[in-house]
Amino acid sequence: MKKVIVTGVTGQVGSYMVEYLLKNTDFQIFGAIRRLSVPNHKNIEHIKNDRFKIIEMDLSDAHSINHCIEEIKPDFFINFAANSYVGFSWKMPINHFEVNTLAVMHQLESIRKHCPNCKYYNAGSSEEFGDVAYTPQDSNHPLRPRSPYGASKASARQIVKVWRDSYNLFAIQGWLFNHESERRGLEFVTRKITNKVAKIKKAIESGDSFEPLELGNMESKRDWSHAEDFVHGIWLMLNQESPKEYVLASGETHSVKEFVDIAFTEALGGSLVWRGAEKDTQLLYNDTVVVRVNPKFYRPAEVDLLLGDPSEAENGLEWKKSVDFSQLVSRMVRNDIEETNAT
Ligand code: NDP
Ligand code: GDR
Repeated sequence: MKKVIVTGVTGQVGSYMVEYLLKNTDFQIFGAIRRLSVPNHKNIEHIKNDRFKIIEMDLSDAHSINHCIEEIKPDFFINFAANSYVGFSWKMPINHFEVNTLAVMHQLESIRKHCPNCKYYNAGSSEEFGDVAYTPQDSNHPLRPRSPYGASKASARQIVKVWRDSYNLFAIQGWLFNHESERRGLEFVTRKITNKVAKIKKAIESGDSFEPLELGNMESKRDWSHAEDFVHGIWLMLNQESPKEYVLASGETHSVKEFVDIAFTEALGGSLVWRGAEKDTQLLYNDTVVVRVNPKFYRPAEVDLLLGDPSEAENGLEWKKSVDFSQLVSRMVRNDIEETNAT
């Protein structure tokens, strides 16, 4: 039986990848987690299958990486574990490089020594493009990161390339533009919006008071997809004959403000009015402020616009997204309304 190690399975994308592999392969899947004082297995606790086994691997510990790879000798290694919150990366830049960059080198060194035929994928990011030179961004776009997070992923990309070229490894780092879901962490802007609008809706319906949603830069634009679409694209990338890296993206860009607009309209219906601009932007529902800006959520440096070009992946991998922007917002809002009403 072939063996796959997936790191970051307690997170958003890793949990979808485990489900995808259980459904589409007969492989043994090893889901790597790190020890936490209070375990957070919500995204994987529903997965009960003999082909899914939890292993312990902390990416800040080279020994634990090497130990797992030496013992399992996987056929595939899919690295989703990372410090993934861009806004936090200015506060802990060194840890971002340890986990997002150095750990990649430890993984590749260990694969080279113990299982050189293993196919390796590391999650690349549109944040590597950063201060974009042209739009839409494709796989030829230069690396111009704007955050310690973006720099950590861009550096990991160079490591993956050097190990691929030097040791003839199948090692790739396909670029992923933003992908969201009902399992998205609560601090990311999409889930922050859908989670809060559900709470505001419940408060309005119960006649309770509530605090408005506070956001940072609502003008920034992102290319948002559903995470489930991306795990399929990543698996196609890993199953090529030779290692080629692709961009996965929806090919649409929308502002944070547009996301807010659709989410609040979906949850609350009409009677919504925008007022002000930039740091004075507000959204009112029946004359009550439901969204406002708090400058503390602005970043030291922003990526203003991201728009990916998925055509290479569509042609080379025959990959296509299945969920569009409004369906994505709608699914997330409906899920959070259900979860909020259940509590
Ligand atoms: P999440 O933040 O949801 O998940 C990150 C995972 O990494 C969690 O399981 C977390 O574990 C784990 N992790 C963090 N630090 C360590 C560590 N030191 N040792 C072991 N595990 C660790 O991210 P996503 O699922 O959204 O993203 C997956 C990958 O894709 C990341 O590499 C991210 O940078 C990249 N990416 C994501 C995009 C997106 O829009 N979602 C776009 C582009 C790239 P724990 O639960 O214990 O915290
Ligand atoms: P991003 O995602 O930085 O694109 O990184 P995030 O959802 O954090 O921010 C998207 C945009 O929204 C703006 N924004 C806010 N963001 C947050 N989190 N909170 C706010 O209150 C807020 N207000 C406005 C941000 O400034 C930004 O412009 C995600 C992560 O998944 C990375 O791991 C991944 O690599 C990239 O996507 C592609």
